[in-house]
Amino acid sequence: MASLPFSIVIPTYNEAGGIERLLRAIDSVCKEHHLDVEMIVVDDNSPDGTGAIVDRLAAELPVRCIHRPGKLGLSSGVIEGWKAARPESKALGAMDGDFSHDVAILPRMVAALESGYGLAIGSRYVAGGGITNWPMRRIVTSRVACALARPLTKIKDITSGYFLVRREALEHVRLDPIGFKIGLEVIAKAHYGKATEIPYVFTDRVAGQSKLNNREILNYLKQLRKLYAARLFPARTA
Ligand SMILES: Nc1nc2c(ncn2[C@@H]2O[C@H](COP(=O)(O)OP(=O)(O)O)[C@@H](O)[C@H]2O)c(=O)[nH]1
Ligand SMILES: [Mg+2]
Repeated sequence: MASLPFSIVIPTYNEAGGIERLLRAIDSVCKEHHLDVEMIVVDDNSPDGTGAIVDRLAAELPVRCIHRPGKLGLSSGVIEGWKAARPESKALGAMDGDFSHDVAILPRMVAALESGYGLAIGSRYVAGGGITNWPMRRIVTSRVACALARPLTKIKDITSGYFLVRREALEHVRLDPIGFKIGLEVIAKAHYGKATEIPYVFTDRVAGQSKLNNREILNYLKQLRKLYAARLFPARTA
């Protein structure tokens, strides 16, 4: 049986140092496991030329690049990529462009959707998952970010940016493009039924720099405030 076609969106801003290696790694895992993938890079006119690298690779890999005029944010990039996904994709996903997310679990994520889960999340916080070489400050920030969202869901890696969701789960769902945490929007709002967390070990980037700054942390708090308001006062926020 042919595997479930999916589109995975990779938002990028200055990822020239690692994007080619990542796209080739996704391609080779998908070929090895006969996965039907479309990769969509949404690049915000990265000054380091990330977009041009992806355009060149489009001639040989199942990837295309959506070019936006300037830095418009991670979540809005993922949402824009999903809107452009080919019609045959039955699932949509997101992954960072810095190789922090382990491509080796993609076959398990696809298999989970094929077996009836609506959402498959790459997870650092279930047995078998973990984090290597992240500074303590980042580990604490991530744990606090997850703890703040804990009442919204049973999912452990609430702030994961690595997931696949069934396309129909997003129909008629209004996702807020604010900030960094598109996964949390999906977890809190999409109609995915059963979700599963698939462990992987997060590895910090070896090329380029993190774009998580204080403004994004503030955006996360605003996002949480909106999600809690929608839970507590659904009529007012509908
Ligand atoms: N298109 C786009 N991508 C972004 C933006 N901000 C971050 N990214 C990408 O989102 C992914 C995660 O960002 P990163 O800096 O690695 O965050 P961290 O892992 O939390 O430190 C990377 O692929 C970034 O290049 C943005 O404003 N626009
Ligand atoms: Mg990163």
